[in-house]
Amino acid sequence: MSTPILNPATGEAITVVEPLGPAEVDAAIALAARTFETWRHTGPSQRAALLRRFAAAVDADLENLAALEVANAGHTLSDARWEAGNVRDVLAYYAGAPERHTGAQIPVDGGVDITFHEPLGVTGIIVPWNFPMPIAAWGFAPALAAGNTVVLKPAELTPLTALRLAELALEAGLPEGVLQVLPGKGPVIGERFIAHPAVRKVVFTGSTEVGRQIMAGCSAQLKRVTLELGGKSANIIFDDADLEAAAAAAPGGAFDNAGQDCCARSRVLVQANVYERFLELLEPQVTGLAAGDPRQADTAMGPLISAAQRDRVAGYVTADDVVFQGRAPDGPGFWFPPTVLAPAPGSPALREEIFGPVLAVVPFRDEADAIRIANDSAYGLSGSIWTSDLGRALRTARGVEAGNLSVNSHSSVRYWTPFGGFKHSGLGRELGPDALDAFTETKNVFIATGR
Ligand code: TXE
Repeated sequence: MSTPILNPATGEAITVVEPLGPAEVDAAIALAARTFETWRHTGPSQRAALLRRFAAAVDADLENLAALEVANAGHTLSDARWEAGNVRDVLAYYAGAPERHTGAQIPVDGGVDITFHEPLGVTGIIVPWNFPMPIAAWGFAPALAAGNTVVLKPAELTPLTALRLAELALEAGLPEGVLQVLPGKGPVIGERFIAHPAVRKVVFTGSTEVGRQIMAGCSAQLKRVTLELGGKSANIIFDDADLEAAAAAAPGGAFDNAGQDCCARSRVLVQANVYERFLELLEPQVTGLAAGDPRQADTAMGPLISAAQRDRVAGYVTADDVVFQGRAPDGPGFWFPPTVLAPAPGSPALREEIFGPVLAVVPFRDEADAIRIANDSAYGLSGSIWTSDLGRALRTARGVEAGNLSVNSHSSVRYWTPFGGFKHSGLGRELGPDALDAFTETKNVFIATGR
């Protein structure tokens, strides 16, 4: 049955997409497996050239891709342009890999020893709805560069940009079967990715609950897996920080993409002696945030992805906890206002990933207390530290159990650097050179030289 695709800013259907069934998924995997035999042997200069052409095709289509994402995911136009640009940049970065991902020659007794980075085969990539374009590219760009072929399942709610990217790949000259986008239900397609023997690796970004199921399924098959799951990241603000800068940045760190960001700094920990001052500085930043039509250039925050997500977010907000709240349109569409809470210790709003424009403020005493509170979470994806003392910044960064920390900034993702989580936030790393290792096996060959 075809699935209507909604515009979350209006609640209206913009198109319908046919979900694929298990037989169609198996046929796509079989094509990917056949194509792998030629793609893996395509010379490095040609594979690099094709990826560069794919990057150029994305660049030429950037405005169209951005407009599609504004309509399908409710992202602001400036965010959607950044996201399409990120796909281009990630492709251009990994286009360098086929010609530069070198192995090693290792000194050994009795011969010559060399290592090769061999591609895995067909890679299944499962993408969520919060960043449909970048998360797809963080999977397919290094996978293709390393010589794998890809079958990619976009989220049910947001398949449009991934389908367009697959068209652009073909237009750029990538052979059919190298990158296939398969819209459909998570459990149906996920089951085939796990069970089909030709799929050698599953990359999943999504909820911790589904990530656990994927890992269990893949472990039964001894299948490689990379997981990028939820977060409950802490933004730690010390009393020696530039408080104006920290207060100006905190809403972006928590409310970008309406808080539907696994790296959202949804807990703001503030040293007790500057807590009141920080809240005074934060209030106008939150109440003045422009939430509304994502197509307008001055809009800072768009809608949530669905009515279900809005209701889920609302379930975490009780009137007693609200310190202050901004505004959002009443509807139609799936809106929720930017909200700052001061929840009681142990509240679900402090422990669970809300995935909406809601941040919780928590006072702390000193450095050790800040690290303890930051680590009092099952998650460990990201976080920020605001201070003017470099030693304190580094001690705190080393103490926080998270994969991606930034000092005096809320940057999490840079395509040059490894990205991924500690604890229940995931397994493995995406982006940077690490991603190439995640899409290859190391092969060691020893050649006896007779001495
Ligand atoms: O996630 P799901 P949902 C978190 C966030 C959010 C919550 C629920 O807290 O509120 O998860 O969101 C596919 N086998 N994150 O329910 O179900 C699904 O089709 C294989 C954090 O939307 O995990 C989609 O493509 N795949 C997160 C993807 O998994 C399955 C991003 C994510 O959906 C599947 C999204 C199955 N059995 C949600 N069931 C992040 N890390 O950024 C579903 N899927």
